[in-house]
Amino acid sequence: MSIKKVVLHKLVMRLNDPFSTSFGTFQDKEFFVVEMIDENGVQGFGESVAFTSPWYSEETVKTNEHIMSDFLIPLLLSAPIHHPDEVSSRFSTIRSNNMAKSALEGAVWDLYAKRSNIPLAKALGGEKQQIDVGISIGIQPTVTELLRVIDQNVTEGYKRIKIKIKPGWDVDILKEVRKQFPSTALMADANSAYTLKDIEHLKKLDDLNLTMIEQPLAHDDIIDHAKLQSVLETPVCLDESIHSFDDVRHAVELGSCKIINVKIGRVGGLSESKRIHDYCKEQNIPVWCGGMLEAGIGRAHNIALTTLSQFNLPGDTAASSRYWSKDIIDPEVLVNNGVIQVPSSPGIGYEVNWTNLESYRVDKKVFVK
Ligand code: OSB
Ligand code: MG
Repeated sequence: MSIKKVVLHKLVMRLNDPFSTSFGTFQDKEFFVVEMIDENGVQGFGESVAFTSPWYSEETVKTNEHIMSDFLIPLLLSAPIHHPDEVSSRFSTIRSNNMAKSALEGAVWDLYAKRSNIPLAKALGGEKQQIDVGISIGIQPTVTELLRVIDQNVTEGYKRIKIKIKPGWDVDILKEVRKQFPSTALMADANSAYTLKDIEHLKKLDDLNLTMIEQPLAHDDIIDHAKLQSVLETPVCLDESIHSFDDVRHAVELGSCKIINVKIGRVGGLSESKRIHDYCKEQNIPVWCGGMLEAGIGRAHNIALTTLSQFNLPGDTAASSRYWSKDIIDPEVLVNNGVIQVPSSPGIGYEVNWTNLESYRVDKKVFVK
């Protein structure tokens, strides 16, 4: 296929509720929708996931714009692409910047699936027609409020509850939650809020029957995580530390974790996500699909990826309505009893709702061959 045109739609969408983690609170999500058009006029869509500030990773909305506009889009327009797996080698002269790469690669995958007249899930080799999902709950003002929010989501049927933790909002809070919800699948995400000095404290989590603890230590560490995992019964899951297939291989070989959170943007796209999936399947390492508070297009990509068989733990892909008063796709993502029905129409399987998209749009840039 020959990519003739790329449009970057910059949107700002306000979350229904502010989202708080160990590194801060935010409510306005700024990102790009990538629209890509081939020689036959077929359109593919991708979504960028970097935030406005570099608290989760070093990439930001502005670095995404710079890297896509000045380097990656010219590379994509320079020659035809036969398969989306070729995109990563096309981008190999550009170091890192995985979220920028992934936003474009995702649009190539959608375009490829639409040209092939198959769902994106099928193009990726996924077989599930429905996926189980959990929900990630930010740090709340009070324990009472946390318990209320959890109760609401358990009642709605989410298959696993993840709560954000930080020093001072961890073991005691989780004890309360466990007491109230003795049999709910429960996990905690620290977003790198601890160090090895906290080992004795973190060991107290072993009494709480958590499915896992996500990214307790530094964002760029796999060595200390191996030390922690060796004394912790609770499985460690890595999020921020994983940027590639090789990062996964190193972490698994070192024993740094027992579970992998795959975020498409963080690892540079769907092709790399698939490689990670295949390796984890071979190694019998459970994987699940993380979230970056995506709008509908990013959410659709997460759903397609989750149809691969080793995504055997519920991910963070909650319903559109949990984040947005109106999403940018039709239909929006619905969750019934913790289950999403995977769409069966070609590509991402959801239509872009242009009225809604344009209502959020603050900028638009067009690149032509
Ligand atoms: O660490 O998984 C994380 C949100 C923003 C940045 C990082 C993370 C998260 C979440 C929410 O946990 C995931 C979601 O609901 O999309
Ligand atoms: Mg996380």
